[in-house]
Amino acid sequence: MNLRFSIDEAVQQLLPVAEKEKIQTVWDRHKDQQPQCGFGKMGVCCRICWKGPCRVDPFGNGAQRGICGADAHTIVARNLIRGIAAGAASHSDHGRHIALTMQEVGKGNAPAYKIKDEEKLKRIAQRLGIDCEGKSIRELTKEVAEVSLEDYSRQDSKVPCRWAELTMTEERAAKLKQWDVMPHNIDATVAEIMSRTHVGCDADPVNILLGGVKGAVADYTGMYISTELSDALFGTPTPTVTEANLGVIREDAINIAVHGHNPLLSEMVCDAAAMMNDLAKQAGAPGGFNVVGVCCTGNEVMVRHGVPLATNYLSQEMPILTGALEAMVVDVQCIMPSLGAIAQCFHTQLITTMPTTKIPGATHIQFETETAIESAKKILELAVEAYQRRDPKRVNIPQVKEKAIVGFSAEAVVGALSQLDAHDPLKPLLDNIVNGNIQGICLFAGCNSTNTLQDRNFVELAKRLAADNVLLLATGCGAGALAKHGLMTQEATMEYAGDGLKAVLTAIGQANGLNGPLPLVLHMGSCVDNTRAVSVAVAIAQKLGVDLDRLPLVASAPEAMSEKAVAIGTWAVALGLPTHLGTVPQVLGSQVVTEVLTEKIKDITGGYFIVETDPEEAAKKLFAVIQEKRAGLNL
Ligand code: NFS
Ligand code: SF4
Repeated sequence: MNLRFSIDEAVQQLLPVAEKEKIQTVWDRHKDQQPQCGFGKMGVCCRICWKGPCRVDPFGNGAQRGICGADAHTIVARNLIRGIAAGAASHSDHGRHIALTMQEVGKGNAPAYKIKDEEKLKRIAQRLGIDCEGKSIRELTKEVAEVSLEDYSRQDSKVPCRWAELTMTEERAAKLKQWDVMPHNIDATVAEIMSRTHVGCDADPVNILLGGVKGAVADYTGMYISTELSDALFGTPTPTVTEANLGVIREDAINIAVHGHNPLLSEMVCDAAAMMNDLAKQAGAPGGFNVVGVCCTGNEVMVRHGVPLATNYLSQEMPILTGALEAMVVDVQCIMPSLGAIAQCFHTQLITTMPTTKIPGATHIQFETETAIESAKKILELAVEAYQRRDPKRVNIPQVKEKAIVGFSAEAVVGALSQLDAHDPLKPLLDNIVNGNIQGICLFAGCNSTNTLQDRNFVELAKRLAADNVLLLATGCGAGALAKHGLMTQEATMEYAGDGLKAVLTAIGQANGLNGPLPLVLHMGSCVDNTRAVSVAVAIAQKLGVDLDRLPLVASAPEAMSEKAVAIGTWAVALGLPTHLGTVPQVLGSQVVTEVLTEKIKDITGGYFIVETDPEEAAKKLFAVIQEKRAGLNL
């Protein structure tokens, strides 16, 4: 078995198919890029103006400054925070799209959508300080959307973004304000990063990095909006049993993969597929339509509706290679441009839907809020058409899949705990942290990267930390990895959890009628849903009367690669979390930047980055941090 690329067995089964058909995959292209540029890897290449590109010799032999005089520290810091700006822009555009849709729902202009979780809408309204008295759901919907949109438009820089200020501990909000890294307006903060990094502006690396921290808190704000408003619109996730990995693609069905990030479209595809199932059967597919997920859109519909997950980021080309995928519908972010060419080697329809994400080789069906369900139906019709062209001889579905219990929103976690203590649901969790049954909590987030063996870091770290009685939460492609490898099952809890953790997960599971423990890793949702973990952490911190940096709580992005991951990692640090990266960030060309990120920022936020590419070592380091935090609380 070829273990050079991925530990995912389904991927390993399909790579020889790609080779035989002479189809290039992400791993072939990775190889073609070797050796990759050392200057770029260290972050010391600057292309910010056309006098460049300039690069600084990190070993001190060649040029030490770019043509304008920028040194390695300025260049590295600028490159880094431009990435944060892109990440923040992506997440907050997603949030804006949801908020604008919600505003239309409130006005009665978006017939395909409605508020599915009215209680959540009311809780959001209360949190935002909106008076609910005597208002209809329609009115509240509009008002919640408009107050949220103010976080994108406010011009008074002294008034913080509400979704940031009101969702963290008071001490944390005060600290971020004190350091002038609390945004007042998400868009303005992204624009500020772009302008301060223009040629000839901010040259002080520490000041630049603080601008990046502010951008990261803006990213957090946009993510929070995305998650919470999506819950009101589409329902708050509750635990559901489903499956993950390519074996969820079915030979007897018309298979449609939803891929990207925004649930606005994928929700419609799920609804339309249920409505139009007969069409698929009439077309000769006894199994009807089978919607499967990829990446974070996949996670969104997985945690809300139990839609099975086909795969995560790095293996997104594989569903097409099964020869049984009729359509891959994509919206925004993390969609490899290679999909266009690969889809053309098969009968698969690649369908783009957003004006800002078109891909050569794809069919574009523009998605509009007003006509959402019509677009979804058109997509299904294209899939039916494609099904007629499926070549049974080329069908090759790896029979690899794992059961996964998913859907642990903060509300679901509290709900499960309330079966142990209805009046004080957090108490059993806290008691078990205090008595050491649970040593601490680790949130797994982020991507896959070709710089690691796909999924390995997640799986290894999770197994080790679970054995050390660390409670595990996961989102994004990390959650995808852990689901594919069977770590979101009760069996995994029995096999890998340390005795203390096992006892707690079993007590909660039993109290909830599960006839066994909770799964080993709790799937909280997509990447934007990292804020769900924050809301649990904030509740714990408030109950203990301490700030977030005092908690035995760590984050890990062991295979990080995207600019969004840079933004998320940075806000995790801003909130006070020691945050592990299992891939090396492109900053090593500057000692100043490296030191600030891994040490000095601790004095400001309490959080910092831990870079460790070896999962075994990383587990040790994270556990040591957890012990340090416990000692700090006298535990
Ligand atoms: Ni997060 Fe999700 Fe996956 Fe990474 Fe991309 S899909 S938003 S960025 S790769 S976890
Ligand atoms: Fe070179 Fe300065 Fe232009 Fe960057 S901004 S490319 S360092 S001259």
